[in-house]
Amino acid sequence: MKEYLGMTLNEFIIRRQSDFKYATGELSRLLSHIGVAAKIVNREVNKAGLVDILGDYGTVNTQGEAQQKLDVYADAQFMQALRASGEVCGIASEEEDNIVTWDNVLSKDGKYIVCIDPLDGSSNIDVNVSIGTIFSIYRRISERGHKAEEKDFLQEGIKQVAGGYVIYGSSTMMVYTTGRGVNGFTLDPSIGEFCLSHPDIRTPESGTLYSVNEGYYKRFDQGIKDYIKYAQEIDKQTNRPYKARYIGSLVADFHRNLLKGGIYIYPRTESAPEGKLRLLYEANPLAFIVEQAGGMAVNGGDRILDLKPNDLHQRTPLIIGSTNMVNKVVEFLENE
Ligand code: P6P
Repeated sequence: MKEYLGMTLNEFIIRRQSDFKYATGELSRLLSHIGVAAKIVNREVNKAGLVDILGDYGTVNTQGEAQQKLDVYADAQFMQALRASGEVCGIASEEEDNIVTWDNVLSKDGKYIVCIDPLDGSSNIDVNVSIGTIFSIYRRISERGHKAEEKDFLQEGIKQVAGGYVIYGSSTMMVYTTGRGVNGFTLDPSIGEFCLSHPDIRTPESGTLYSVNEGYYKRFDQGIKDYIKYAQEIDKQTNRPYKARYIGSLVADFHRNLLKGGIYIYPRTESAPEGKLRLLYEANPLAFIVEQAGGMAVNGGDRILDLKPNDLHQRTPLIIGSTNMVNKVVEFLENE
């Protein structure tokens, strides 16, 4: 893949489409539209401090969380781009209570549905911490020529045709997989294009970074507490103690751990028995990416990608990252 270094996202998508003769171009077009929306959102994120786009929008989303103005802006941009692609028959978004469909013929004939968190970590917007967009693409299972139905969105994560994220950080990157490896594209502001900068990303089997909100330590199951203490033990042979790195922005924590090796844990607690993160548009796309990069993602005992969703906004505990580290957490949970 190194021969493609520097290639723009669109050039790469087209090249990869030709590499796989069965590809018909719809997914390529859809991914390109997501890239355009990401560039538009990036423009606003990068100047958020300068224009009246910070702070609360005055409404709450389906989770009862105050919607930040940029959340609502990002949701609108991705909705518009996905509709314009003509390949999408419906969207499930963190910012929308129900699935979004459109009445026009082109959309009703769309082959794909998209689950999206338009701007995750948005509580960090006002303090200039990296935030992200997370998306997941499936083939519809309902009949084409009609609006998307909820069953299109309640498919197991293993049926994703693409999963990806955009991180709006020190640089803006789009990282995605279509099941043939993971590739990262960095936005080159001088040409306004995402260019291939991280071909064929592989995550280390082991790492020395662990990401968990230790402020909730007392609420965790014993197995999670035991793992945190294990991570803090002094043991040169296994490179412990690990380093605690928790930004409070899932995409930022996940991206760092993906590249360097590490684990992100948002477990169940007594007060949140299903955890905090959402299955459809947070856990599943990141689980698809991490597995394609050689890592692992579970809810504690089960593989995230095998979970059968029963609600658009259902939550799931998430333990994701380097395989040896995820297996160690599972071991502690099984022996608690
Ligand atoms: P806590 C942001 O709200 C988010 O969904 C993720 O981006 C982040 O990792 C997590 O919640 C932080 O949650 O409870 O530790 O503040």
